[in-house]
Amino acid sequence: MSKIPEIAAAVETGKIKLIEGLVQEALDAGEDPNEILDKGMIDAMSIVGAKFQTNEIFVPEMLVAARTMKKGVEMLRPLLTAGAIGKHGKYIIGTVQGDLHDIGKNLVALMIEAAGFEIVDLGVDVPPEKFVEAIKANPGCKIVGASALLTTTMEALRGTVKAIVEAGCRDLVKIMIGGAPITQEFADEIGADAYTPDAGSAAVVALQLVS
Ligand code: B1M
Repeated sequence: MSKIPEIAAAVETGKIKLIEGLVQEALDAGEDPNEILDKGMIDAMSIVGAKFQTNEIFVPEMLVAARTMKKGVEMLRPLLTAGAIGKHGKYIIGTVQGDLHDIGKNLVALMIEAAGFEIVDLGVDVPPEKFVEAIKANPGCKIVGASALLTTTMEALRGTVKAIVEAGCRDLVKIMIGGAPITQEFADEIGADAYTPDAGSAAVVALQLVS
């Protein structure tokens, strides 16, 4: 019987001590790492968000669920990125200033790495000028990805694009953005090159942008 429902329950309820064992059992049983990620972890995290919204759980529970998922994703990382050699060059990525959410950004980084890019991960709460510094420090890097999960930090995406333009770096890189509150309309409005709703499509679009 599939271990994925148990993995989902462990993420949802933040059973951090169980997650590695469950993921290992699923892998040993031949379950698909992508399926474990999508159905066992990403879907579970959506439930966590919905429960937070309806005050069934609070920030500490949300945090422990996030830590549980991170631990599980780390186990899948080598399987999802096998064979990737950075042949498409570097990809700078970060979560924008004021925003501490990094699970989605890390998944995008993982999929982009698996598609053959070398990731330069700036982390979370990244000020616009740090994106600019990273572009200057990584000549030849063709794409910058920025993530925002809060409606209040969407404006930091606009600030990031503006800083890249003002630093004279706009022609050097394509800019991709994403995160739950982001839309294609917003991407067009702030002058980003691409918006994608999830990590899988981010990897596809990144490849299109460099081809
Ligand atoms: Co926060 N949080 N959180 N949180 N949190 C949300 C985002 C929220 C929607 C929950 C809710 O109310 N239902 C809500 C935002 C409301 C809003 O702005 N409209 C919210 C809030 C309010 C907050 C705080 C303000 C809570 C508080 O303190 N009162 C606070 C803010 C802190 C801050 O950032 N300054 C806060 C804190 C936290 C924790 C620290 C506890 C924790 C984050 C831990 C961590 O990331 N290390 C947390 C979590 C876990 C969540 C939820 C539950 C899950 C986020 C997540 O990891 N999702 C979230 C609710 C939800 O999203 N349903 C919520 C799973 C992940 C795989 O999806 O990140 O959407 P996601 O990424 C996807 C896509 O969006 C896309 O691809 C990813 C993978 O497919 N994508 C990109 C993301 N980046 C991309 C970039 C791209 C392309 C695609 O190109 C570059």
